[in-house]
Amino acid sequence: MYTLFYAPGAASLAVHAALHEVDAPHDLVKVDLQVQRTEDYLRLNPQGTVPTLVIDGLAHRESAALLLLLAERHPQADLAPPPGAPGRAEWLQWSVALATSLGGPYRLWFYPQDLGLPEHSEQTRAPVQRILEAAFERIESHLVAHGPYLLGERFSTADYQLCMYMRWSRAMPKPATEWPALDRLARLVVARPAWRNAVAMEGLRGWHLDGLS
Ligand SMILES: N[C@@H](CCC(=O)N[C@@H](CS)C(=O)NCC(=O)O)C(=O)O
Repeated sequence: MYTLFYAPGAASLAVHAALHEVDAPHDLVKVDLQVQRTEDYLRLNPQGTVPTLVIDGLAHRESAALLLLLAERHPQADLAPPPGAPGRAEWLQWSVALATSLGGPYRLWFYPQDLGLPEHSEQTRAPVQRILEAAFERIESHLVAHGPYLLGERFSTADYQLCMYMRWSRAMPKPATEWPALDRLARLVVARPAWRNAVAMEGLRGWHLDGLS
């Protein structure tokens, strides 16, 4: 049995979609990002972030790791190439690369306090924007050559991770959907019933349900 601590549209979204994808019974606990650093929640997740996924009474965190874990625990859902199969190394590589090249910079974009700043100025925002856009540019080049998914014809949890990060760019100066191959991948991913279930249950509207713009 799984319990997912989530916030609508946050880093929990890809994990939530994967739970639907593997068809696992799960409880959802909505976390208020403004007041989540309670003693009880910090006991589950010392960083006070979402997602936290409790599996059989044990709490785990980090969205990328949780996606790897779900793919491993539910091989029948075919969310990743099995160990030793072609594509396995690329899947691991993308899962980690997305978490570092997009997940890390997004923290700085959305949480200037991580940089010790009360809020961003143009001077502090611009370099983070450049880092994120450069990461999307690199992924676009890969998809143009090897898409439509990160692993070619094969959908994997890494595509959920990427789609979640793309969604976060929707109000940025250059949304990720402006790169054509990224846009194509996102359209394929958001059409999946599991993604649609997750966004509907989280009460999200717009980008993911009614078209991408
Ligand atoms: N690397 C973590 C990042 C988690 C994270 O930063 N989550 C954000 C929401 S997207 C959060 O909980 N923010 C609230 C806070 O840091 O106070 C992951 O991917 O799980």
